[in-house]
Amino acid sequence: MHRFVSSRRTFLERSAIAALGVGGCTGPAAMTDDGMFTGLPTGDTAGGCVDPFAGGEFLEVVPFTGEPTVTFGEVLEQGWDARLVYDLTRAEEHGGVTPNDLFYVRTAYPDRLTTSEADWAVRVDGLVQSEVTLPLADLVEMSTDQGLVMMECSGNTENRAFGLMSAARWGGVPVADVLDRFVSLDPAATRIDISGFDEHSVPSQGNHSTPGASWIFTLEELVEYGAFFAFTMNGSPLSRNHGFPIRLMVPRWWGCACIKWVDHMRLVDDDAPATSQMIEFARRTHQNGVPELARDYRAAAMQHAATPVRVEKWRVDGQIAYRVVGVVWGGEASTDRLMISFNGREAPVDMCPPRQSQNHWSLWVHRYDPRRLGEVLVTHRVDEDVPQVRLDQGWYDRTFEVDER
Ligand SMILES: Nc1nc2c(c(=O)[nH]1)N[C@H]1C(S)=C(S)[C@@H](COP(=O)(O)O)O[C@H]1N2
Ligand SMILES: [Mo]
Repeated sequence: MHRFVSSRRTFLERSAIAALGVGGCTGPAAMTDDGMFTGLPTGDTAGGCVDPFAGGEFLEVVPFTGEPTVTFGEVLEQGWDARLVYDLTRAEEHGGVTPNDLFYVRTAYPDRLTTSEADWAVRVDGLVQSEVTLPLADLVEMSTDQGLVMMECSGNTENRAFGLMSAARWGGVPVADVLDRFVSLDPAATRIDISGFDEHSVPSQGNHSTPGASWIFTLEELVEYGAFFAFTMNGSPLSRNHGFPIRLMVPRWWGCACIKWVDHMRLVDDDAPATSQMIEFARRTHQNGVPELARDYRAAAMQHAATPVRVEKWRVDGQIAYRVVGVVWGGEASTDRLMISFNGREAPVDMCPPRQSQNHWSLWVHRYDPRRLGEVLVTHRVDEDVPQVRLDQGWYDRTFEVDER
């Protein structure tokens, strides 16, 4: 009891943001609204949103051009190289929540992992007053709804149709609550290294992926972003490939920080060197070079991003129109100002219903009436004052062919 009280004070004292209170539109409590996507335009004015395709006739899906053919929905390759790609053209059909068996996979359940669920525990050591080993059951007992959170692999490109991203409703426990309840920090502890099992018998081809899965966070980051240990996705236990029996989720950060098969937490100080995982992903998380120390890494948070995921050809009132469905995600500031441009001709996207949470993505629909036939380049930007490094780089640009108008 004494340890509980004193460790809580220690953790909260250290966490300036916690002292101000967590909450606002990015906190988990704001995201428990199941009706998020029910207002997507389907009728005349579904959910108060005007459907520019009302009464029209769907003709066909128009493929994106210049992108490799991708196999969706099955795990290809093995170990660290294992990938399952989500078919984003189905995001609208899925209501913005990816079915568990279609949720993207990056790295399969390690074949060298033999610890049973009953024996699973998370060791806590480093700068602590006493080392503890937390049985999985004690953490699962604290599990509550953590809301809808999307995740994107930092290596998500057109090579996999941008399908290394998915979204689910997660159940779990905030890392801060676990520390608060079970761990007495040494006064020198400022950061935490969270790591997971990462041994596979088959090496990554071309050493594309380096062994070791761990990321170092400041205690403030854990609170600010609402990092949590997840045990369930969409109401079911995590699948083996998604980190069963316990994974880390860091809302708004790239997937590389969302460690799977978590078995160890180590409290460290500001001189801790970067982990091999942080080094491996430094470029992909847009760090300033490849810093040696963890403290020189920026939060690996996703800035504002958007991409079209599906283009359909329709006939509306005798006219050919293209129905462009897309997603918008990432970013810290809530902004509904998303611009779409077709070969440089720009228009605002009608974000209706408005985006509900920075932790989740939002789907939108845009009507495009082409002026001429031929290839169309689709690009996006949000408000100028909002960081959007990948939109600036054209990372999510896509093209399709207008063959009828
Ligand atoms: N132990 C472990 N955790 C890991 C990884 C890994 O290779 N090993 N890959 C990371 C990366 S790069 C991503 S994008 C996410 C993918 O999670 P998912 O497979 O559940 O989609 O897991 C992260 N956690
Ligand atoms: Mo990733």
